[in-house]
Amino acid sequence: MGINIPESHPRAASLKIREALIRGVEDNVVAYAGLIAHGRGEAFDYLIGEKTIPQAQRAIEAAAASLLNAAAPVISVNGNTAVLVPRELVGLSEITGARLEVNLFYRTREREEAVRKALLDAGGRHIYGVGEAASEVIDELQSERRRVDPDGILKADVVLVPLEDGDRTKALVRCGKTVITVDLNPLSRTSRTAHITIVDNITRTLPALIEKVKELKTTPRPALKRIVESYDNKKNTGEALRAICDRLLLLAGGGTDIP
Ligand code: PTJ
Repeated sequence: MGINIPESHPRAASLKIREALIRGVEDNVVAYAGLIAHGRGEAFDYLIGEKTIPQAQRAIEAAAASLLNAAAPVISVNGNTAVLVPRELVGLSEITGARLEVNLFYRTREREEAVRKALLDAGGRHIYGVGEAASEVIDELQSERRRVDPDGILKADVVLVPLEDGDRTKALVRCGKTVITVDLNPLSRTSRTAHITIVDNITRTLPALIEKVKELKTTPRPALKRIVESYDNKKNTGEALRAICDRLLLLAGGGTDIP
């Protein structure tokens, strides 16, 4: 059941995203818990001011360089991301050569197929990790996210895992993969464990990441490597947290940056 959102509503864009996620639940793409996860994300988005902060831009540059420098990059797709940015996921996959793999925390065969369909409808060609294709497991993990595709995440050297669960981020890092995440919460275990954490909304990050990849596409590999090596995730995530604190102090003191 959808509602009519007037364009004049000051939060029309945000309300439309909520509606899309609710439709995603009805279509079996989004897990019920995906709605809760979105609410948490929205709260942090308010804190950062609903814009891509410079710290996120720095992480986006490191992520773009890392994906371009990878031998076997993979983009892990869950229900929320399949609804929020399906075309951008396909676009990023095409421009970087990264494979798209369905990997669900609340895995059911119906949801795997529904997420695959969302990606195919958005122009994706081969989608990894569905059904029998997810025939391997990542040891050390109990959740359904342990199941991976031998031609996808299992052999990947760089994995983009947006809106990820902390346990699996840790497991992927332990497996020796370079892990890139997008998470509005700089305090989450995923944010603190990944190699590159983009503290931003996935809806803003993916277009910016695609632009950055286009910009760096012809950069020689040694220079890409230097970008990745000079990036310090602990420092950058700490600075994102400080940006939130500074903003809250500004607002608490009566100042504003809200248009
Ligand atoms: O589709 P499934 O079955 O794989 O399940 C997906 C969810 C998201 C339900 C599952 O991975 C989960 O429970 O995730 P968590 O542990 O709630 O973590 C999600 C993180 O993403 C939280 O830290 C949120 O703040 C953050 N988040 C939510 N929406 C966004 C976001 N980060 C960036 N952009 C968003 N739009």
